[in-house]
Amino acid sequence: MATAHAKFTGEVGCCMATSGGGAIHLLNGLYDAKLDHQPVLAIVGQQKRISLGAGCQQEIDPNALFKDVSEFVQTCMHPAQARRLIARALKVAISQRAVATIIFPVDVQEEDAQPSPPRMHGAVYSSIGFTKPRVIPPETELRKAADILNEGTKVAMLIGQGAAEAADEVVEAAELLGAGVAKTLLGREVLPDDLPYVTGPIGLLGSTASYELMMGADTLFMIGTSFPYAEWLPKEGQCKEKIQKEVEQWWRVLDDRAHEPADPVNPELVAHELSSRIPDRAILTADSGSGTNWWARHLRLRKGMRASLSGTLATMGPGTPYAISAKFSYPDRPVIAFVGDGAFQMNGMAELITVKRYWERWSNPTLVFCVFNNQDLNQVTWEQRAESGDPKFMGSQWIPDVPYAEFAKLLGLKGIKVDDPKQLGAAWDEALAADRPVVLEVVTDPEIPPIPPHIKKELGKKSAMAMLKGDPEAVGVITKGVKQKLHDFTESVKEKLPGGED
Ligand SMILES: Cc1ncc(C[n+]2csc(CCOP(=O)(O)OP(=O)(O)O)c2C)c(N)n1
Ligand SMILES: [Mg+2]
Repeated sequence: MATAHAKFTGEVGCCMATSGGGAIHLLNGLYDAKLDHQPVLAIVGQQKRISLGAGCQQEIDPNALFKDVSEFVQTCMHPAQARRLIARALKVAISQRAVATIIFPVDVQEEDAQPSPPRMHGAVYSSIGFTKPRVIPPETELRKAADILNEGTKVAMLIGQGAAEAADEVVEAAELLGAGVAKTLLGREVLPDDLPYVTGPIGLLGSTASYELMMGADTLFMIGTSFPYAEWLPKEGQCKEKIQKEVEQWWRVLDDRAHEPADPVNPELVAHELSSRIPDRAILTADSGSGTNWWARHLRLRKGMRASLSGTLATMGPGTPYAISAKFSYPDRPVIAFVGDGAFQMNGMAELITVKRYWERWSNPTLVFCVFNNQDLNQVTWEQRAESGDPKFMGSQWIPDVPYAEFAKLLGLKGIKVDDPKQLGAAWDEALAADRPVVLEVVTDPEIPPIPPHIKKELGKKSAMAMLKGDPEAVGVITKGVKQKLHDFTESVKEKLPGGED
């Protein structure tokens, strides 16, 4: 939640835990902050100074444990040290966009506070506040970059979270350059999806339009992103006119794919039905799983909406705590989370108890946890098929069917369960109009492949191998997979037929 707070508000996120196991629990969230460069301050406890080294119960070495995740980690050994430690930790967190950790032994916690250190040799005072520096590149570097962009005839832009404060400038540059703009997952909220040259997500979770943009460009302009996957970046030339067509075509492909029948509900339809219903100013969060694909591709963000997830760590289960954090930061805004059933079982269901505790404080009641009940750790099932040629191994991939909507009701929240695609639209309407937080549980088909936009030959071959090796879902996967991929081809063939789309 602290990481999400930093992402949604731009402030320092703060989390606190006791010593031992409590402190260890913070690590996953802190690594999420580290990898996505968010300022977070962690405060953890430790056994008393007088007992350290005695192998005391719950004594761990938090300095060593938090060293890797933190840019700054110190134990407060004396109350007079606290003021400077807090000031320094916050400065490091803000200026380096990083995690800072302070450890407080129990017997320090018990002492009286010392607002000022003693005025003596060896005592160090802290300065007041922190002002973010304004970093301006040298004129010569700007000129060089402008020359390269002006020389390009087919410019592709790729924006990440670092472009967040420059949305208007990105739009102006794209229009001046006639460029298409692809977005990383964390850059998803920087520009709305209804601009005709925004090609949407890129990479394994991306769109065909982004793929075509990159493959056709002669110049790449990356803004605020460290997107690391070279295979999705450009080789050579393409122009904007073509890109707008690709964008339109991609939205039609998504529409077709979402309406492909499935057993019982096509997970793409869940996202598709929400897309046209997303309330203004909504905040959207997602787990790391197959639902992330549909979240990235199908939801058409409009201006004023926010969206975030665990971008670089891609840790399981952030959708629920991110949504709760968004609600604390913006209690007047509707919040919707895409949640995997595996992740919900792991940490999301317990977090609903947090929702039960606080939801009545929020002025806007709309908080929807959309759980994709596919009884599968589906994203990994597909990765194992496509990357290693391994059939689905039920021993590790299958997870039990749990009544998520009923669980919500037990807590006094609303629960809606959908197992028929015809109910989906009405279910979304009901969830978005509810007077309290909702778990919208949809029984989705694990055999719908989160096929990347331009399926790489190698991935295709490996998936086929997995099927031949006796995948328990082979028949369904093959029929549905072929149909889904077919939409890409039919849409591009339709474009090429005389008379357009009929
Ligand atoms: C903490 C953590 N454990 C494991 C993984 C690997 N992993 C990524 S997605 C995934 C499966 C997610 O399953 P679920 O939440 O049910 O979503 P689905 O893919 O089925 O939609 C796993 C195991 C991870 N990223 N993070
Ligand atoms: Mg699942």
